[in-house]
Amino acid sequence: MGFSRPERPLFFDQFCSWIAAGKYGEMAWLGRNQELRGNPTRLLDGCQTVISLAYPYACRKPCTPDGFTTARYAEPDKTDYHDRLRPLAQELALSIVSWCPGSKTRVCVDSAPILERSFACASGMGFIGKNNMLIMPEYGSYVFLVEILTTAFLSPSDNEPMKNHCGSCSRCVDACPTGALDGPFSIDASRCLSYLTIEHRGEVGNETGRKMGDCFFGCDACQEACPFNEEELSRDLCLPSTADILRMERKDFEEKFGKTAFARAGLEKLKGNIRAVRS
Ligand code: B12
Ligand code: SF4
Ligand code: SF4
Repeated sequence: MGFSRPERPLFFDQFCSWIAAGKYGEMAWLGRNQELRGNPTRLLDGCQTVISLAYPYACRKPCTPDGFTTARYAEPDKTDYHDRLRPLAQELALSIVSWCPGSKTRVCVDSAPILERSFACASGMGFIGKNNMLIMPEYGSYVFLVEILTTAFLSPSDNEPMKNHCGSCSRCVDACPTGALDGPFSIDASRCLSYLTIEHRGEVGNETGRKMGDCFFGCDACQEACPFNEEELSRDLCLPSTADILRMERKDFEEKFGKTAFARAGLEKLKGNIRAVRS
């Protein structure tokens, strides 16, 4: 957990240049509400503190019996993290209101126009690596970020932004299979496998499929390469085989994965990813 003030976010100019350079693929919504992104008090009137929270996800890679995998954050045997973390943060927000009667709060879990990594970095919780991830030096980057905005003035003991710790390392840039990390701290989202296998509406082609290795949903390559993440060799056999997923009807998918992170992509997209990765 870390605290920062609701000021113009660190790296806001870089964010604006990134939008101007059109590196967001089809995620045009990222370019909207620029004024809100630049000023979190517009998200909660009278906001005085941004509380950043990091919540860890499993380091073991979800795996099918036939040897295919997904990104770790997907945790396909659990409810989607947005739906799981919001009630937890809301509970905490209620405690803040009981400590500071009359205060107002707003919880953001990937849901509001706020630069989550920037505020986490400003709070001193971690630094932004060349792979764009918020990295906590003692823990690594396999964490979700959540914010509680509050009108209460919570005084942090140590809220200096954390310095970057990458040094001369560039393992993540070298490991990116598509060149989406087109330089340190710079990502062309339209080439990122996470974007192509989840957000992008079109089918993933065979050429991209070959770059996906064995992973058919999301991508962890730039985090696996990072020395701040512990190497996790064991896999979590929590998925049905890719053949079983390819045979699934909408009803089976809804039953098994309807509340998980896979729901964002949907069954047809998932099947297309699997066809590409098996090609
Ligand atoms: C859009 C989005 C994506 C897009 C674009 C990715 C991107 N890097 O922008 C896609 C679909 C590709 C994606 C992929 C992933 N995402 Co995503 N994504 C988001 C979302 C909704 C917005 C991010 C955004 O504004 N991007 C625009 C860029 C420019 O901003 P930024 O990512 O904050 O990057 C900052 C740095 O680049 C920095 N910066 C720029 N120049 C410089 C220069 C220097 C010197 C420094 C130090 C910093 C710096 O300033 C930027 C502005 O804050 C956030 C949630 C949120 N509201 O923040 C989640 C979020 C960033 N994603 C998350 C995750 C987990 C992922 C994946 C790991 C999922 C996966 N395994 O497949 C991958 C990782 C890909 C990667 N290397 O970034 C987590 C990250 C947690 C963490 N530890 O950092 C977030 C915070 C969601 C959450 N609430 O937990 N994502
Ligand atoms: S998530 Fe994968 S494709 Fe995207 S930047 Fe990282 S390594 Fe490259
Ligand atoms: S792999 Fe190296 S350069 Fe990339 S984020 Fe990790 S420490 Fe930084």
